[in-house]
Amino acid sequence: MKPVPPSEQQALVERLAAACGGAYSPETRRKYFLSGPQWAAAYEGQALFHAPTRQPVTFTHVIEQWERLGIGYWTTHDTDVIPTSALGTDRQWEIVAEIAAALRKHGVACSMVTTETFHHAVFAASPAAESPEIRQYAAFRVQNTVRIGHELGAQFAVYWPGSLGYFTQGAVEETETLRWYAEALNAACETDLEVAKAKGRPTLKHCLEAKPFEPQAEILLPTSDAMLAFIGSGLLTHPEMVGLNPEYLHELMWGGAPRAALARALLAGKLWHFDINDGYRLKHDVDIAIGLVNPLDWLNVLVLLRSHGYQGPFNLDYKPPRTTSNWGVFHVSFPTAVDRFITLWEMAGEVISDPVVSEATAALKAGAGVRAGVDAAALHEANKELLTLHELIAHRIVQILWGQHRGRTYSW
Ligand code: GCO
Ligand code: MN
Ligand code: MN
Repeated sequence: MKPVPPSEQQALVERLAAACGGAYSPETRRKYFLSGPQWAAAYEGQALFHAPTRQPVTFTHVIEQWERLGIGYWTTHDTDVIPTSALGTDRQWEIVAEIAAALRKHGVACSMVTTETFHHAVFAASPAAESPEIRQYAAFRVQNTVRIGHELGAQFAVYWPGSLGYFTQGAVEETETLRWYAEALNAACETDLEVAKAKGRPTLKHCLEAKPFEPQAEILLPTSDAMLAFIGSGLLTHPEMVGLNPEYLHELMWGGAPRAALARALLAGKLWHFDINDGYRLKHDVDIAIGLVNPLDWLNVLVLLRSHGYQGPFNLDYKPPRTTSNWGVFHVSFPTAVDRFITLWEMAGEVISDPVVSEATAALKAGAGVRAGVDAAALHEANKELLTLHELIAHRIVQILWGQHRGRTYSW
């Protein structure tokens, strides 16, 4: 192939993206409760060992692109758009009004707001630091985010505690730190009750997000299950207002099965928000877009969520790779991520209604119908042929992923 000069590269990418086919229209995409984070779109590709590869983008550009692509919802940290120094000031409310105007203009809604309690130097010892004035500041930050959320019409507030942990053991007393962290959440819930009442709006759903490592070496609430225990610990004054925002990759990072973690959240009635992305087990937070690493596991996750009536939000919390250009973020990265989600969601519906899967599942639940009491050997003997269906169900789900249930063949 001839070298491709810079002036022809976008056209080439565009032509090959179109050649992939399978893209949904913006109208179709808008039917799903998908949200696009400001921080994901604006991520410049930087990391500890990586210089940025992309230019900054404004919130107006992101919101405009969400409209064009059919991503119906926008999410943000308090400091993604508002400078830290302007938080709580008149300048903040001017910026919030500008955001609200851009959302209105482009027919995009703000579904979720979250607080940055991990990046700024003030949170070096976490948002539950020993210093009471820093804890007071952390409470101000989450209360202020609640106010911004109500102003923008959000339904959810997310909390990723980030630096709630330590690098070296001994200085932090875990029970004390967790009590202090609960105080900040309690302050956010109290403010929410007041603001919601004053504005005649429902209170927000406050969702905790766990990550097992990064940015600290040791994290006090590393998993969704730890978060559930924290919600039920008695430290929260309004546990009924607090649920979970699991992130797919964060459960893989500790070696867990995301689907099982989601099942535990569903049983607890706390699966309220879901960050969707992909990556590798027991590695760092690579935040790859949904379905690029584990499409089969993702299909199974969505089968569980569909069969339990979970309708979203699905928050596209991934980082476009640093090999993708500014243009590519909005022409390849986000549209293809959304389209893989929609395909997997529809495929999950096919798994649920598939006659082979349905009959096999029903047969397993019916059992052999023998009366063998407590005779373990006889019970196994009577059921053993049925149990082969486990592997057959797995095979069928892979066939559905490959499209063989629709007649796709590879040799004839
Ligand atoms: C991560 C985290 C963040 C949070 C965000 C919202 O992957 O580092 O998941 O993206 O979701 O800070 O609180
Ligand atoms: Mn996340
Ligand atoms: Mn992540």
